[in-house]
Amino acid sequence: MSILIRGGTIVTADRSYQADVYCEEGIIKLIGHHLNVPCGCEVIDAGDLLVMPGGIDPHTHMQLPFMGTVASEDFFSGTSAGAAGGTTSIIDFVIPSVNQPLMQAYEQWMEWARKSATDYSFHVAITWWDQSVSDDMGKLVRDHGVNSFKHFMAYKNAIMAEDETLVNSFARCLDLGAMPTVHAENGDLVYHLQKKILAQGISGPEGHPLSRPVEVEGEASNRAIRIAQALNVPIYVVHVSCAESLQAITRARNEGQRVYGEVLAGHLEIDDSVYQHPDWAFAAAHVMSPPFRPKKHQELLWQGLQSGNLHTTATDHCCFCAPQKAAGKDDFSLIPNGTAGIEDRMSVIWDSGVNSGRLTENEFVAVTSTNAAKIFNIYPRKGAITVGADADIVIWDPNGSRTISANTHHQNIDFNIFEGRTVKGIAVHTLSRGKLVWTQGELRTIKGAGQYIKRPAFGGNVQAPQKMALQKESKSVSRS
Ligand code: URQ
Ligand code: ZN
Ligand code: ZN
Repeated sequence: MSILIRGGTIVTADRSYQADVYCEEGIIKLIGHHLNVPCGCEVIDAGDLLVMPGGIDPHTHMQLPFMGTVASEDFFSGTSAGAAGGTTSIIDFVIPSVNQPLMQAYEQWMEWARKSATDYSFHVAITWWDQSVSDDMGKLVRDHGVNSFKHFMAYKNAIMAEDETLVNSFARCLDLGAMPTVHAENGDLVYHLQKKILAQGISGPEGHPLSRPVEVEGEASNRAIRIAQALNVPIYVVHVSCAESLQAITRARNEGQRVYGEVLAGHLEIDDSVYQHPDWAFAAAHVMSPPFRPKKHQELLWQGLQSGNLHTTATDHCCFCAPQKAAGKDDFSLIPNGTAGIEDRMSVIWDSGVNSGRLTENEFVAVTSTNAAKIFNIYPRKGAITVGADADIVIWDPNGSRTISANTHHQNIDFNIFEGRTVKGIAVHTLSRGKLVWTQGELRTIKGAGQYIKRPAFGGNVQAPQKMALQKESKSVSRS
């Protein structure tokens, strides 16, 4: 299968320039002018269009079992919806139940993900701790291409990691050359505030943001960052939603600490007025954690991206339809947490970021693709337009527009948090490893065509235990 993308403008995180791109067997083979390509290869005329690295969404939860139900989007429908919006890779999450062996959970999620239409990878959550967890982390890094481990500091009595687990796991990440990541909310505070607000008789979705004020996130972000600093390990903070969390990251980075921040398209664009909506289902559809914040936080988050203190954009795509959300009809703390976004992230970030002048087109590529590839160690295989890279490419029309709606989106959910918004900047063609998966409004995804992406450790001591023992012996010999 070979394809020539002709006449476009290549836009990478570094620069923009006119050149043709030839892809063969899923890889970018040639970039330049007047390319000598086999006759009969498929040709896409990209005149007036931009040729960019396919989007990488580093935060999704396809078909996640959570809060007594299962997210309605599965790996095939979710990666297909991503392709329709220009996203060609996801990093999803293996979330073991407490006391469930990590390897068992990993095998389960790998089975679920086999149906993916585009490429996928996994962060693995650390929801409990003993030696077997530490051992399995080693196996996952050494043998399965996992280089990031997630810690939910929220969701008490479920998947919440206490400080002791954070300390043990972060230290193990350093040993292994893996990146610890955190959902930074103080789960004990949330639990206390939920009970307090319910006792006051507030049971509707308006109670959700009241139980998770910005202090809850700011404290947890700072605590996780300080633990990482004390252990000398990098850290990646997911879905930074407020100034307090961004300030913790900015302070640490200004002191030279290696901290990365992720922001969701939703948190950049939507404020907490949604929770005051008179329609219960509308307000409940926006229940996710951290919650949407007061208006002032959105501009501060955009400044975080512009200043380089936030590095990636994601969606936390975790879909629950109205009947599922209704589980919390009489108690907001029982509303399954999550919203969608994988299909609209790229257009929303382009429309609010590039069209507004906040971001250049090159910075757009950085925050929607390249930075995630670099942080999670799959660059330049992913997140690049360069010879040898996977041919994950989005051909972008900066002048094209579409109106976002649950009535037309490809996401398997009955609601869209960007409903009715007209965005300028859309994916016209999307290629996943050189195959067209989206073209001029038509999905061409194939169930199971996606491949698992292994992500190498970051220069850690990832060696088989016996080898490390040998090294210790040899050191003792040499020392004598
Ligand atoms: O917390 C998360 O990231 C998962 C459980 C999705 N739900 C959410 O509200 N963000
Ligand atoms: Zn989270
Ligand atoms: Zn999440």
